[in-house]
Amino acid sequence: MATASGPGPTEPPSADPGSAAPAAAAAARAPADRAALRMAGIVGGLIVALLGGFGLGRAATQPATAPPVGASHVDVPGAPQHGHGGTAGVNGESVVGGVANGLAAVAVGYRIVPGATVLPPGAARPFTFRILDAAGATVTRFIDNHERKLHLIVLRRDVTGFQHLHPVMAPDGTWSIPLRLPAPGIWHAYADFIAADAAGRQTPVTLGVDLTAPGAYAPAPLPAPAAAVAVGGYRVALEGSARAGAIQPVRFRVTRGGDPAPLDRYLGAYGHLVVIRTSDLGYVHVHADVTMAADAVQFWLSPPSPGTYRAFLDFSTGGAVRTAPFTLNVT
Ligand SMILES: [Cu+2]
Repeated sequence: MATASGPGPTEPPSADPGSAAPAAAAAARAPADRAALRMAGIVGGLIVALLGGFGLGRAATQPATAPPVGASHVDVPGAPQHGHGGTAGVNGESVVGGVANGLAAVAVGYRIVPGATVLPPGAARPFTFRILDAAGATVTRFIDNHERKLHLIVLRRDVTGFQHLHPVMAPDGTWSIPLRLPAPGIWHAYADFIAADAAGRQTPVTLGVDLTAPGAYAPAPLPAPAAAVAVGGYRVALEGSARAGAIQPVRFRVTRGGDPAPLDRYLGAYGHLVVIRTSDLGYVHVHADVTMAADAVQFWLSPPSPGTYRAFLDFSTGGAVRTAPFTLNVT
C-alpha cells in the first residue's frame, strides 16, 4: 500500500520556475475550466491516469516505432482513451511489467545530447540539449503532449529539489532553459516527449541524463510516509494505496481551511503526478485528466515494482502551480 509523507526539511515545496507562463495561461482559461469542473462533478466520472509516463501511455493508443521493451499495457475498465494536449480525454491504460523510464540517455531509437552537464549550484545556468534520432539527425518535430512539446523534470539523487520545467526549442532543435540547481550533488534530468519522424510516426520517449552540481553533497533522508502534506497554505491528503502489479486508484484531496480548494486545469489536467523509484530514480509520469472524483484528483497507479517511491503532485490553484511531495511505500 501507499502512504504519504510530508516534505523533507531540505525540500520546500516550490512552484515550478518554468510555469509562470503556463500558470497565466491557465488563469486565462479559468472560466471554461470551471465549467468543465462543474460538469465533471455532475458526470462524476473516473479520472484515469497512467503509470508509465506520458510516453508509455501514448504507446498504447498510438503507433510507436519501438514500444518499450518489457512493457505491457492493461486497459482500465470503463476508461475512455487518452486525449492530447489538453483535449477532453483521459488515460485509458496503465502500464505494468516492471518498467520505469528515464534512466537511460538512449532509448527506443532516440538519444539526448546535453550541453554542459556540470552546473555550479546556486544560480541559474543555461542548460541545453538536443534529441537525436537513430540516424543521428536532430529531432525538430515534437507532438504536443499536455500542452507542451517537451517536459523536463529535474531532481537530485536523494529525490529532493524537484522541478518540472518546460524548455524552449530553437528552430535547429536545440532545447534550452535557465536551470538552477540549488545545492551540490548529482542531479538527474528527464526529458519526456513524443517525437515525430518524417513518416509522421509518433514515438513516446523519456530520456535521462545526469547533471553535476559541484560541491559537498549532503543527502537528505527520505521523509517517512504521511497521510497529508501542507504546501502554500493548502493541505493535500493522499487516499488510496498502490501495489506492484495491481492497478488501483490513488486520490489527492486539496483543501484550504477544511474546504475543498478549487483546482485549475494546468497543462490539460487537474493534476500531474511524477513518481520516482528511490532505488534507481526510475521515472513514472502520471496524469489525471478532465474530471474530479468527489473533489479529489484521482490517478490510477500500477507501480512497476515494490519499493519506496517519491511522488510529486503538481496542482494549480488561483493560477499558481504548487508541488506536493509524498513518500510511497509500495508492496
Ligand atoms: Cu510538463
